[in-house]
Amino acid sequence: SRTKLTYESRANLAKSPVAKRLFNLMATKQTNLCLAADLSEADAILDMADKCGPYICLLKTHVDIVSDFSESFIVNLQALATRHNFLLMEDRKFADIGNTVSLQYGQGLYKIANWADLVTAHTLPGRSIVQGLKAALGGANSAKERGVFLLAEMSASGNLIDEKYKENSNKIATEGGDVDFVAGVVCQSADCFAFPGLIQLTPGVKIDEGVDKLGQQYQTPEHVVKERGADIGVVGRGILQASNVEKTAASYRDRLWAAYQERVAK
Ligand code: 5FU
Repeated sequence: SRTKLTYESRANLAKSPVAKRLFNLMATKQTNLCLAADLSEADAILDMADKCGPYICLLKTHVDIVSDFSESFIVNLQALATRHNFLLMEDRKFADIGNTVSLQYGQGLYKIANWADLVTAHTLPGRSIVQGLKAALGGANSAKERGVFLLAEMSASGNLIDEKYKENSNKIATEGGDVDFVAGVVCQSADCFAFPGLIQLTPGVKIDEGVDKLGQQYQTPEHVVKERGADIGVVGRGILQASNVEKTAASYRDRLWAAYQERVAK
């Protein structure tokens, strides 16, 4: 199964150039930690990115929660991504018709396609969502340098996704002419997809398992990697609210990476 293969070997199987790049980055930097930088001030995000940068392969944003969003915020964030060698993912969770997502991706205040290596999208509208996102690219932002992660499951308790939806999401991710744009799947379990060239991104990771007050469900780094098939574990508040951010990021990195090493060694 894909979970037994190393990230290096999976890089060779990836159809998406960004997935290839990310698998190789994870292998060389030895990290499968993604920081969810869910803070509402630009400087706070940049500070967090600088502190956690050495330990992460990916920094995930929700730009629409940044109160003082500006172009210079993006320039600074990209500089940190280059300095510390991590990719940027805007967790936009696009969910509309192709024409609308194309505009939401390329236009507006945030011009996401100009700076985010990766974005996320729901599969609810069907495969036209992938076509719509690709349609926003051109010129400097080619489909070769950009990719999407499709949601096949969510960590929220009581979410409406069922087995059929999950299976059909896998089909959108692995069949058809636009699969070179699909870098991975956001999900909670190893049976979401089988193709080893895709990356499984799993949010809802915390050293203390449990729930928050608004339906978020947490599992440990070891559990998501070894039992649930996660290739990258997403940690937000587990790091953001720690008293020592660097130490905590390093500890999440160490635990997620050790779990991956045990997984491929068996
Ligand atoms: F697709 C998903 C999902 O199913 N659950 C999530 O929690 C995405 N997320 C994101 O991961 C969510 O939007 C947050 O940005 C992050 C989790 O943050 P936490 O602070 O670790 O709970």
